[in-house]
Amino acid sequence: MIDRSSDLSQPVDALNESEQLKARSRYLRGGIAEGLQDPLTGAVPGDDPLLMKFHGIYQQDDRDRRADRRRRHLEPIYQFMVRMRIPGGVLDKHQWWGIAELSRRYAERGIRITTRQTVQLHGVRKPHLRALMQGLRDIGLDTIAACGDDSRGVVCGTNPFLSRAHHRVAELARVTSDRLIPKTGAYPEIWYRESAPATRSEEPVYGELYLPRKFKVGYAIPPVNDIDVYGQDLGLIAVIDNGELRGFNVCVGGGMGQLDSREDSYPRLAEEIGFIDAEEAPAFSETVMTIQRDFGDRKDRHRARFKYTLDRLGLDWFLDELAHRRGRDLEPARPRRFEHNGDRLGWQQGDDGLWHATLYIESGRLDDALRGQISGLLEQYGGRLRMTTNQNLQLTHIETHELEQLQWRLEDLGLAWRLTPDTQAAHTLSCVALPTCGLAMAEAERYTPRLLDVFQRLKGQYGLADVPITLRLTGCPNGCARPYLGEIALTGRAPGLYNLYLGGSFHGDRLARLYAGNVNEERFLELLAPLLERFAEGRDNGEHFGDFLVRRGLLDDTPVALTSF
Ligand code: SRM
Ligand code: SF4
Repeated sequence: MIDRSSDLSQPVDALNESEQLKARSRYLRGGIAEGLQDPLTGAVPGDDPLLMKFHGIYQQDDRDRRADRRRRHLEPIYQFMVRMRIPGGVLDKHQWWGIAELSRRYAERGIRITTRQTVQLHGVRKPHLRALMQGLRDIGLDTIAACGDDSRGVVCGTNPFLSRAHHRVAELARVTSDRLIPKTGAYPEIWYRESAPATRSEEPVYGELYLPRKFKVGYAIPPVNDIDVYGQDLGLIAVIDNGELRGFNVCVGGGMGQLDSREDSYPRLAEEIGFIDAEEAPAFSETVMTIQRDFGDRKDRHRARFKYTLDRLGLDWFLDELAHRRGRDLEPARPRRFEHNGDRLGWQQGDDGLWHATLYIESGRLDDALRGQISGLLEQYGGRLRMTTNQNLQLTHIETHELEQLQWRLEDLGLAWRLTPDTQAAHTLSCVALPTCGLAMAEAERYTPRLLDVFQRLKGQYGLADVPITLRLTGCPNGCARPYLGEIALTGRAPGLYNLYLGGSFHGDRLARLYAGNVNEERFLELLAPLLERFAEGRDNGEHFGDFLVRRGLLDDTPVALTSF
């Protein structure tokens, strides 16, 4: 018999440590303000780093220098990662210039575009945090709930400036983000020194325990599944008919994260459960989120994501609960078709005649030089800038008469190749990993150039250099580059060793499966070579690698050698 009672009916001390911390925190205040003042350490003491995540800030240390510091009996080089909340990823040029200046002044590793189309700044030191947060406020940005047990940045796929319907979807994503944002006065109080009393009504939706775990909402616009909609806790797939937005197919329960140490953890594809009218989307998102708020596991944090709530209580139970809260059943899902889950790089023209250029950015990292070049381009051309969920950058709103000149300028600056990069690079995603990510077990972003080089050479041997294959690389199994939705994925196990996953679909609607454990680069190439050879010889016209492996049964009984560390 399934226990369907809510953990919220239990006393807080029966819940896990994180729940108790939230309950004690006075709506995310904790001792953060005091910890920022302590000049004796670069860290924020006690449990406050956990609370700071809700404010979009991660305490980290420079892992490249960790051992050396330990040997010298010195404190680690504490530094902070600050993640902005930018629903839909759109910035105006002033905001970009503002971020560029703040990153130059306070951050050590340039600008990092993330797989949820926002910006992270790494290497910020404690004494600079407040100034940075106030600088962001001055350009109309914040970091609230960019991390933590709350609704994370709402993503919206495909350039919103392509048509009226695209624009409407992006607008709904923004409204959803605003609606789901935590309301605590702790944020302005700590970062802007604007005091607000702590009251019980501070969080009318979340309450003092917030959510059991992060909750991710994303809007996709077919035929492009750039956001990997089946990896979201709640995915909304736009149904556009004759240029009009009719509503959304909704899918629930996607997620990537898993732990090597927990066999009962797994990535999961979201299931498509029905259709809703367009206008309902923000309220619908809140309804789904509050079901997870009320029924998510608050005792076992590793089973607290919405995907596990659904598997524990059952989809039928969820649909009943949803119908009860909405007052009606869902309409049946409408037909939809995805073609791929990457970005369309290069030039695209919107219905209004304006042009948009999507530039490839390897692993989303902009160093000082590239940051300066983009800032310069924005001064001369384009109205806005947009980040994609594949870590790329769009310059938007280019007039037709500016096109030729901008193309020359991109060539002058050595940036034109970014419009038409190498096929494999354009289909590769990698997470941050070392040296900043505290959970990384292997390299990802820093290993990407070499991996691309060797893999591209291997593909070339079989005449496949121009065949797109989605490749995802992460430094651990948590899945920040959505590896289990790639056709090929490597997830870090230890320095230089990865688990190899194969067979995800090019559309992002089938999970890859574990093919081999603990492979190094040599073994990776050895394992891929015969598969690529068979693919080159036997693929149907236009067939993708993942589909081929599945169709030919090449993943059916693969020996999996896993060693635990
Ligand atoms: Fe992530 C944790 C980076 C997208 C699943 N993720 C982390 C942390 C904060 C490490 C930590 O907890 O100490 C990483 C910070 C590294 C650093 O130094 O910057 C981190 N995640 C990222 C980013 C920057 C990867 C990137 O290279 O772009 C992405 C930031 C997104 C954003 O702007 O909000 C990022 N993370 C994702 C995604 C992809 C997505 O959402 O589309 C996933 C998989 C989807 C999902 O949530 O299931 C993802 N991150 C995780 C998990 C596993 C969660 C789970 O359910 O088990 C963790 C670990 C955790 O939460 O305990 C994690
Ligand atoms: Fe860090 Fe792992 Fe996420 Fe990569 S996948 S950023 S290593 S938590």
